[in-house]
Amino acid sequence: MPTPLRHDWTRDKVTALFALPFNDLLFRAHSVHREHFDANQVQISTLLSIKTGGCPEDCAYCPQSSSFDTGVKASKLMQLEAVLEEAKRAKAAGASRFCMGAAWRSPKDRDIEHVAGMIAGVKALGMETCATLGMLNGEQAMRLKEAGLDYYNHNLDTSEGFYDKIITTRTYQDRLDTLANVRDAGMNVCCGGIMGMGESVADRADLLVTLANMEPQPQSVPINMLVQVEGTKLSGHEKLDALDFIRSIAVARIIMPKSFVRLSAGREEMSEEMQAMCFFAGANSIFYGEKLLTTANPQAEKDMQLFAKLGLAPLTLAEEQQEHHHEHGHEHHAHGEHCAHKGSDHGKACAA
Ligand code: SAM
Ligand code: DTB
Ligand code: SF4
Repeated sequence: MPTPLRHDWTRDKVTALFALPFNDLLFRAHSVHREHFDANQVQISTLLSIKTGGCPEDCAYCPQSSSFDTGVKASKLMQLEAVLEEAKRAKAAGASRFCMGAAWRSPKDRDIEHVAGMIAGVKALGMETCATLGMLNGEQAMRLKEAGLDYYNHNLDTSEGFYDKIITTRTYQDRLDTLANVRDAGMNVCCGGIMGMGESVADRADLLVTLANMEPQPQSVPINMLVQVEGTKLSGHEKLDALDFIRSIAVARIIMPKSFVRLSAGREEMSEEMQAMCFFAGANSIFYGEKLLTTANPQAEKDMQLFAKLGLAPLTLAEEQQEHHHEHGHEHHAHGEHCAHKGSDHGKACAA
């Protein structure tokens, strides 16, 4: 019986998942993972900071906030051609999605027009597009959708209860409003958070409950491990135990069975074994390329070696679209079950 997708998760139910013996939790997460996905495929996205630093928000973790002296130089919005050059490089290296990030509280309407040009250009290369530009109103979200934006990333970052320890310049409700605008515009939502900022297990549970109870659940859920950057408020903070981070991935997988769970920031400091456990626990997406926005990510070559060691394959855009189509055509059919229905290249017979 496939695990049902629910929107009535509670803190108690989810903290109980966090408290399971590690092997029970991982076995359950991996089983759920196989109900909906091919466990040997990982979606890969490449990030580019199209406008870096000088941000008026005070996010305690962020090297781009003007509240901190982190050595990150503020720059203007990049030119279209330079962005497309980077997108071509990312595509050639094997990424299927290109994510453009800007250190804005919220974009101005003329910024949206510039970014709309970038979105159209990246799409024309045959890649999926994602942007993360701060808060959006309804019209801005519609404009980005019109330009061809596939995903909008806007994280809740942490639980509502812990939020004011991390950010004071905008509210949790502001974030939820932007997410509603993105959803209403018909874009896919990419929304997750950061682990390791000093939050409790209950906070981690609350964040994941809020995400899982959204209807629909975010299509993409980035789980970041805090990258401690000198000068930010959270630098020098006690590090989160690797096993607790893996638990968070597993719980996200169990309660958001159909979402792509992205093993996001923090991989540069993770061992191969830890990343392998995250993939086993249900992570099936990564940021790929040597830079995140301002901090280091593993070298592309190193990641490809890790994929080869683990027998993982990058999910191609064609495969992703096929699965999406498939999912909608035959709700009863799970991805991991390897079906050969019309043009699917998955093997084994399909009864759909
Ligand atoms: N300015 C926009 C915003 O905040 O919505 C978009 C860019 S912002 C850098 C995107 C996300 O990156 C943040 O919400 C946060 O989750 C993540 N992030 C930023 N700095 C990080 C760090 N040092 N470690 C882990 N994640 C981080
Ligand atoms: C997300 O959840 N993580 C990415 C992306 N969304 C935009 C950003 C990570 C940033 C890490 C710190 C840096 O490189 O500046
Ligand atoms: Fe600005 Fe985004 Fe960094 Fe917050 S996370 S300081 S909004 S760039």
